[in-house]
Amino acid sequence: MAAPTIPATQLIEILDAPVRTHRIDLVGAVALPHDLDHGPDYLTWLTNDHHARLDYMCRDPEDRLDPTRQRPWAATLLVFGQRYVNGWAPDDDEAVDGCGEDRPWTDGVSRYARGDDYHDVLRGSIRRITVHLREELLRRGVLADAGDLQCVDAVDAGPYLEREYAWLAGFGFFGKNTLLIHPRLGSGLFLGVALTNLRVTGLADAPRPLLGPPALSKPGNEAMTSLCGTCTACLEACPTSAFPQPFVLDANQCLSAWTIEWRGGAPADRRREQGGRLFGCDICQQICPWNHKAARLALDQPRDEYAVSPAHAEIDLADLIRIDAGTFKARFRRSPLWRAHPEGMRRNALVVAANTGRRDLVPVIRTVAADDPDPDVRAVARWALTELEGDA
Ligand code: B12
Repeated sequence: MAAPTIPATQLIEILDAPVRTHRIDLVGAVALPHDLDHGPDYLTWLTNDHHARLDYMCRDPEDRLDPTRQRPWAATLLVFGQRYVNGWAPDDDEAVDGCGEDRPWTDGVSRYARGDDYHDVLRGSIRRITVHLREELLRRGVLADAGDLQCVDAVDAGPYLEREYAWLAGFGFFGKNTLLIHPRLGSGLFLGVALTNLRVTGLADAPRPLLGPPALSKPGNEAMTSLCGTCTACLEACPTSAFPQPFVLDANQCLSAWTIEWRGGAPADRRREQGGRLFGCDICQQICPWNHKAARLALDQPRDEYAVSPAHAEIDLADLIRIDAGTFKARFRRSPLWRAHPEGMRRNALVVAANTGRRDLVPVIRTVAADDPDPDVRAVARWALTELEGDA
């Protein structure tokens, strides 16, 4: 069967209503296969071991560079962007310092992870939007049968260089912090994709989103890879010097990788650099002038699901220091914090308690140092005691 085909104008018409309903900010489309300008940079990143222990990043790199290798039927990658924050204010010390004695533990959690899991929220939205697309294509006679439209959606976890495709779809430019930045919306955007066999004709040559505010001040300016100019604020603000050069992040040095992805947590000799940050890090975004600009604009609020989950107020840092697997699951199964595993959460909470001088937690930490089932967590608890009272 010939691939279903529609003009971009019709696709926009079909997607407009459900995209509004699901509060998606940006939608774009990239015809496949597509040469990726920064594909070689990704391969260099792998060669230099900048992916650190993120093994999934070096699995089948050729497939990540060309989605049609795994799915030869793929003709278009639909790309979606959804805000989780309206930028960051210049004086947002919460994002810089994290939590502390006078601040709730949620201040130590990156903005993206304070509410419901974006994998569920955004992916659920994309799935419902593609269901609507299928129904409309059937109704309009573009499809003879519902099965004629193939669609695979992914948020974060799929083998796609999401920022590269978002850039190709006209969502914005690459920041020196490697984040994809929209000049109005900033970088506090989740990205997701849907791979489909739908062919879309009439996609503008100059990349611009099908729906949502255009990123280009001058349509046709294909050179817009970065609007950072001479600014190096993010590179200088990074507390762990994780950027060996502009546009390159070494995950070995990144607080986000240590606190979210690494099962062992921050390297022992660098735990102090974690400060009051419990999960992830927003410093390279908080310092960015484009995010200050987004914070000044009167944008409507991001989806409620991304605000701090009210249930988080029921617990405190002391609870996190000793959280067991059952409680962890009950509390965080539907949150991005799930990624830390219970041991990772206990470990991160211990590091934060030590770094923020929480001497009031010494009795709890002593119990953990003695009784925690995980030897690594016990070791971190002993370190925290040494930090807090010089008493291993
Ligand atoms: C692995 C990963 C991580 C790793 C590594 C990060 C990294 N920079 O690669 C770790 C765990 C550290 C991480 C951290 C974070 N992540 Co992350 N992560 C990913 C993941 C799964 C893959 C990223 C990837 O492909 N890296 C490979 C490297 C080579 O790509 P890159 O750094 O993006 O580099 C691109 C550009 O820099 C550019 N480039 C390279 N060289 C040059 C040179 C010039 C001159 C120019 C102009 C461009 C350029 O080309 C590269 C390829 O497109 C994506 C989801 C996905 N499937 O894509 C999410 C994703 C990138 N992460 C995301 C988020 C939110 C975060 C955090 C903000 C979370 C937090 N608050 O802690 C931090 C941000 C840290 C940072 N500065 O990147 C979002 C980013 C959204 C956005 N607006 O950009 C994504 C897209 C997830 C999502 N679906 O929304 N992440």
